[in-house]
Amino acid sequence: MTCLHERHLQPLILAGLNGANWQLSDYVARGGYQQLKRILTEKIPPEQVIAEVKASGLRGRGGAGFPTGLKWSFMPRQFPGQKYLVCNSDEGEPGTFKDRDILRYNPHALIEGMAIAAYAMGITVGYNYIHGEIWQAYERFEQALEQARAAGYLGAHILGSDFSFELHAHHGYGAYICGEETALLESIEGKKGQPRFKPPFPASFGLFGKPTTINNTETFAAVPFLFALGGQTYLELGKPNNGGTKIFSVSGDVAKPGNYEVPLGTPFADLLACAGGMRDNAQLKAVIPGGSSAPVVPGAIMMQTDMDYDSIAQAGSMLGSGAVIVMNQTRCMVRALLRLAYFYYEESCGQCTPCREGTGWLYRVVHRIEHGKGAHNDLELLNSVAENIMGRTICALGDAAAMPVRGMLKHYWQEFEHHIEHKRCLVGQPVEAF
Ligand code: L3W
Ligand code: SF4
Repeated sequence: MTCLHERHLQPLILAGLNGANWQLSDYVARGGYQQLKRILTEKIPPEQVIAEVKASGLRGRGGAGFPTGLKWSFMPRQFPGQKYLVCNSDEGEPGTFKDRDILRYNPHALIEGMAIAAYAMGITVGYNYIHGEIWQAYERFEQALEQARAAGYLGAHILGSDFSFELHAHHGYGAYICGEETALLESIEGKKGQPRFKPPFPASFGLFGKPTTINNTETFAAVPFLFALGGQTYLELGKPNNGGTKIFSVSGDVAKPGNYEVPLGTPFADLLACAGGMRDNAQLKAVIPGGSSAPVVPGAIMMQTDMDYDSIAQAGSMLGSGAVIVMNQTRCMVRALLRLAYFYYEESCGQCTPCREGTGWLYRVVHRIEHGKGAHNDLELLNSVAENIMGRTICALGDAAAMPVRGMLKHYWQEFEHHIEHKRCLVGQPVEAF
């Protein structure tokens, strides 16, 4: 689970985890809850806590990479009613499997991070929304909550201070769209999980219409470690504008798929080495570097790219949630795109026309190309449908469906043309069954 490659520092969130040492006593033995205790006993002003998070350069680990300290500073200090803190553990992006490991193996890091965040923003109630298909992680997190409450790290007057914070787990039902922050809020409120228009952002109109701060599981779990190191030191683990470490879920044609936590800015080639290199020493063809929403990048470019937000953007893709899908030379790009297109078609909530209709068009056109029934203008049609979705929808799912199409056509046009011309695959794969 941890990266042992000698050129890398030890990981933070995943350090020393063996699957069995998730309990409160294990976490405390590793120095856990010391940062919450220090902040409360030294009565560090909330503004100073937020300043430290800003100094660390921590950016949202759920996909958008929004600066965490800045987001925390949006929370109104003197709001007269209830304010909420929400953790987005609705991990559903194809290729992403990091948050469930935090919930299962280091749940107290998340609880401590959320308690520090709540203190910094003057929030007394929080929810952790956990994806519907990871029941074990939900149960584990519930157990950890009970332990934390019993030990006085949650509840009224935490560790004898005048700070109180109650945290609840909320189980989702597996819809990908509930990972979109406003759909998630609707779902907690007991409504159908559909995204709201933004603005207003949750910072001003969030859960039950109240100011709400939402961060991803990994973002909160990083907080105790950035306080243990100090914001500046945490920042310097990574690169300017790309502070700290990041967990990458590496899957596909690698020898050792898994979660690897490395400093942001680690060369992709080193991350690949952490994952044991290519399985069976196959040749690297392409990488989707940030989950299924991120455009594909040819392997040769990735081998020259560092794993941080800015470098991956320069390579024409995005770091997203850190899901790195590695494909070898035998992988058919038409088939890969068909799977992605089907996913977004299935998961569109149907609220806006360009996404509801456009994802269906993308899926059907790629399906007929894969099945040897493609027409000569289908590639232009795909590009045009993708272009007409981009920027015209309520939430990011529309863009997420369109971007992989544009990336695949940009880099592998010839492979798609071959399917249309010869009614078979350029790399010799049989037709996808579904
Ligand atoms: C107040 C403003 N708050 C922005 C907040 C906003 C949100 C955060 C980022 O999409 C991406 C998407 C997926 N005042 C604000 C403000 N905020 N301006 O900042 O906002 P935004 O709009 O940039 O992104 P988003 O809507 O949160 C998320 C990509 O992530 N993605 C998805 C991964 C999916 C999972 C999963 O399965 N759980 O992780 C992967 O790459 O495509 O681009 O909090 O409120 N002026
Ligand atoms: Fe729903 Fe798609 Fe519109 Fe998002 S973009 S609100 S998923 S229809």
